[in-house]
Amino acid sequence: MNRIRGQTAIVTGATAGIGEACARALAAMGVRVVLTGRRSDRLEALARELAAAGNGSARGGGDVEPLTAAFDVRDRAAVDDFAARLESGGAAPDILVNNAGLARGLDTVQGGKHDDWDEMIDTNLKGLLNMTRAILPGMVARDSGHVVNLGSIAGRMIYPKGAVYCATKYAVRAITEGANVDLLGTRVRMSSVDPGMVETEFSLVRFRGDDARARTVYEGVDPLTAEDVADAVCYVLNTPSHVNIQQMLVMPTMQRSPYVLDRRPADTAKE
Ligand code: NDP
Ligand code: 8X3
Repeated sequence: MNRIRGQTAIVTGATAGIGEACARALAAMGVRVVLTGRRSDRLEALARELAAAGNGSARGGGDVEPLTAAFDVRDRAAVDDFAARLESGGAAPDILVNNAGLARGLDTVQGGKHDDWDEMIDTNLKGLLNMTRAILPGMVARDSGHVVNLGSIAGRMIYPKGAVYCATKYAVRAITEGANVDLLGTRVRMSSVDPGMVETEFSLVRFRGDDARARTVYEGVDPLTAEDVADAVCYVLNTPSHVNIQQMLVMPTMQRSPYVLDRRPADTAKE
């Protein structure tokens, strides 16, 4: 059963990886997607593709093209302006997928770089809060809505040289738990989908374009794909309104924890 057809969903970080896959999966379910991220060329290309495929139908029937908005989730004024324009334009969101995020570097706490820390904390934590603060009041006023945050296994277990990235994801878990308490008495739900290793542009961004180093992260393992995570997000969103999946941990079969990974020679990793 499709319970979300005709709804409107904002997806942050829809220009790549998990966010892009979520946008595609939601549009395929007849959800009108609002694609956001900083790279406007990618947003426009995805919107054209989804519109051409006839995805993104509005409440009540006819096809409605995806909307796009290019902004940085760290820019609170831009986020507030986006939310206000969406509401006044008659596209009040039913769903917010807080996906935009990144890691920068792998460093010890004693050797870490302040700029990397700022970027991770400002994006993964404060950016998610900016979006949530802008969108959640409308959901509460309408007594309806669902926010899905992209957490991580890194929000449950620390790994070496990952303390600050992990801290941002522990914080996402705290916000999901805290908001759920604060939302008691409303029909608004908040969930976090927490993946293990997913092959996307994540490691390329973490290692600032060092493709060879990024590829070694996924060598010899069979990681999750962005589509696997999008499936989980859609499952969570498509539950009946009295069901609230507050947390969902999704791991590749070959990764049982950040430390316990069945890495094999590349040609034997996949069945
Ligand atoms: P990608 O690098 O493939 O995609 C990240 C997305 O976030 C891009 O669309 C990027 O868009 C957007 N983004 C980054 N910074 C900003 C910003 N300041 N403002 C707006 N958008 C921004 O990575 P993933 O798809 O893998 O990551 C998505 C989420 O999933 C992240 O929160 C990540 O922490 C989480 N995650 C990833 C895992 C993995 O192994 N890949 C595992 C667990 C969780 P643009 O650059 O155009 O702005
Ligand atoms: C991203 C996945 O590998 O850093 O959240 O734990 S990892």
